[in-house]
Amino acid sequence: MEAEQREKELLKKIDPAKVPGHVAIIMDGNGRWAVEKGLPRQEGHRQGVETVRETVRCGSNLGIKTMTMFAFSTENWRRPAREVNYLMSLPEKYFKNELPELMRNNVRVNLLGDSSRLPAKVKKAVQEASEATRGNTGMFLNFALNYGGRSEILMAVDRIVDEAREGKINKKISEKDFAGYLYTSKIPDPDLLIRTGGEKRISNFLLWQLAYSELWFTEVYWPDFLRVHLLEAVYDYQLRKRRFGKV
Ligand code: V0D
Repeated sequence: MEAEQREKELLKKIDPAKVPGHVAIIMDGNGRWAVEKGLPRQEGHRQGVETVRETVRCGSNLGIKTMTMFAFSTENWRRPAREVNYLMSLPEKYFKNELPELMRNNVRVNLLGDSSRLPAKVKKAVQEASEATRGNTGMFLNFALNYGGRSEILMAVDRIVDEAREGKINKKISEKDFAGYLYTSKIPDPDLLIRTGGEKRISNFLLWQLAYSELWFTEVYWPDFLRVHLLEAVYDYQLRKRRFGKV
């Protein structure tokens, strides 16, 4: 079936009152997309940014309250320097093009991850964007940059140990307390995780936060991910929730 036709069908089937509140996405398959087309890997990343744009638009229209995009993991530093450099140019480019539309769509931008090791230009771009969008009241858009789930958990443990040493903690730490030490302290856990590119792994993304999330995998490479795929994922999520509710 044609994507457009299927999109219409899905929009009729999706219950707008029950869209997942928080959708997290592992945007995988950019490099393979390019290589299979005989293009440099960078072309895959460039096209991937277009997909981010479309996906954010669609998610915001659907009424998704929070989207978290895994853009760069702590492991990604091991890629060739040229590729890393190119990736590090993307946040600035993204905001140059997208800030006006993010403002129109009332989107708030935030960074998840260890920003201390990011190049200054990346920090600056993200900081400016999060400041510019701070007053917006629509969708939260989080970019996980230099993010790793285990190191996030260790950072939380470190902070708790420090506070305990200073005598600031006088009771057992609950799950809720612990969540307050993570990058996502003000963000609800993801309801739905989408991973493109065919791998069926979590890859150190939001380890703590994904404990109860629905997982949705697709073979589609991130640059080929269309509105219709996001709608398929949301519809599948709603089917699972409905089944769950009947038991
Ligand atoms: C490449 C596919 C947007 C995944 C999407 C620094 C890999 C395109 C951003 C972005 C990347 C990050 C932060 C921000 C605004 C935009 C981005 C990276 C890679 C790595 F505040 N796309 N994008 N960042 N790719």
